[in-house]
Amino acid sequence: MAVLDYVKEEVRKRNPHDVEFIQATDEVLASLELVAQKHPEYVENGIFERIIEPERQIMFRVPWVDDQGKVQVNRGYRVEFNSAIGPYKGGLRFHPSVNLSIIKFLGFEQCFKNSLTGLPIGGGKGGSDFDPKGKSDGEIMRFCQSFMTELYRHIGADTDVPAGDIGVGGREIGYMFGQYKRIRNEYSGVLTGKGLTFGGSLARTEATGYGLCYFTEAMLQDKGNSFQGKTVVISGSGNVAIYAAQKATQLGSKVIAMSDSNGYVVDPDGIDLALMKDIKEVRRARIKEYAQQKANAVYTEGCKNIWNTACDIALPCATQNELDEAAAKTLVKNGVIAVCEGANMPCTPEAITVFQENNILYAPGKASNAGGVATSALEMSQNSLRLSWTFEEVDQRLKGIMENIYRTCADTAKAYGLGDDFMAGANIAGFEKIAEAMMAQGIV
Ligand code: NDP
Ligand code: 2IT
Repeated sequence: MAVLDYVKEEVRKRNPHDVEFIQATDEVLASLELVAQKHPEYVENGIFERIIEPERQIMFRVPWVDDQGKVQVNRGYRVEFNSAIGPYKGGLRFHPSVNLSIIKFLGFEQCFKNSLTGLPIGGGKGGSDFDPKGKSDGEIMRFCQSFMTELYRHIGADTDVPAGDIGVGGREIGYMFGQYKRIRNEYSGVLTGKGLTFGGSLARTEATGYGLCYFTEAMLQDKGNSFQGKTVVISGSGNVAIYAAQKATQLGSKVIAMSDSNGYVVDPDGIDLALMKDIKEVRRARIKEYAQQKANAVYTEGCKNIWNTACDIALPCATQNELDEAAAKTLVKNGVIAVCEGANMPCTPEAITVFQENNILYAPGKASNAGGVATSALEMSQNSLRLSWTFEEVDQRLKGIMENIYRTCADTAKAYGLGDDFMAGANIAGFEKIAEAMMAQGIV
């Protein structure tokens, strides 16, 4: 029997229906088995039982009035997972699929990710089952104001600092910041991903996608390879996907396919990013339009089949469990060399096994997508200093942080005799810093 089986049982007993949360904790606990054997003091001090239980979970009603004058009610969440190494930090997701299991899995992953950045940030996540699609600006504003009218009492620049995630970008952060400032009468760095005129950081918009490519490039170069001349498939066409496509292109590769939740486009000429940004960022329209405007591009309904597109590098940047075992087998059959996660937990456990069995370079999101939250932490630093750094300065720091995370994952995997298992390397290295801090702070 594995040392940590009792912790897995505990997770199931306390969260019987939370499939995503069970999936995320199972993966991490499997990687930590060797750590538990090496450090019996962690078991004796209940580190594992404590690390899988959020410090605080908040759920609240979010009432708002739509453009027809009808009252709407959504549910809001903030899960403050672990504050051993810094204030809770993590995004807010607005999507109809949001439930407590999804917020808990994201909050759990965030703890390890934030630890890997080397910056002083704990882990948390929040959001709502509100669907921003098709809503007017006025509806978005009223929803964000109502959401913050409850959330404000739980957060603060030194307590808990939310940011964006799916369905939450600069527009939503702006409305929430305005409401927080109004209620608290306080101008602080309580949110990150703010606009550049009110405390935002240059390069935060680009950070997750750029960071993903910096990590991927470091990994490829370590293996004597690079983005240069490769074909790349990127799922999603939101914040992470668009800036991953931009950096992958700058690094000499050709991005040939992108998707949204309805379907995907393949453009053998390489995705035209100006057109993609106009459709997705400016007009908030569907990706289908891309193919209507580009003669050589083909649109296919249904987003899952994007992985049938042959490529050298696959960057899943949409959502959890979007790349399953069958998709992984197809990618391998088509000669993929690297799969790096821009989204959180996009590959199913079975897909990850396929990659590892076939010696595909696989990078877990908690390492490869950490550039967004790392740059959020740089935004917090700038807010505290009441200074703003240049784009180049933030971008250089981001690149250094991502290269460092790659090195940490690779070195940790080696130290534990796990070869190129960057997933285990990320889980173990992320855990070790949190565990040491928890040991030093006593049973809290
Ligand atoms: P956006 O809302 O900007 O974009 C999300 C993209 O994914 C859209 O193209 C969306 O399509 C697609 N998508 C969302 N849900 C689904 C679904 N259920 N099935 C298929 N496609 C879907 O979000 P982000 O780009 O910010 O986030 C993408 C991923 O990256 C998430 O997993 C997020 O947690 C993760 N992430 C984000 C960071 C950030 O800084 N923003 C940092 C680290 C990770 P459609 O438009 O049709 O909904
Ligand atoms: O998943 C993530 O790391 C994010 N959505 C970014 C969180 C943040 O606080 O910038």
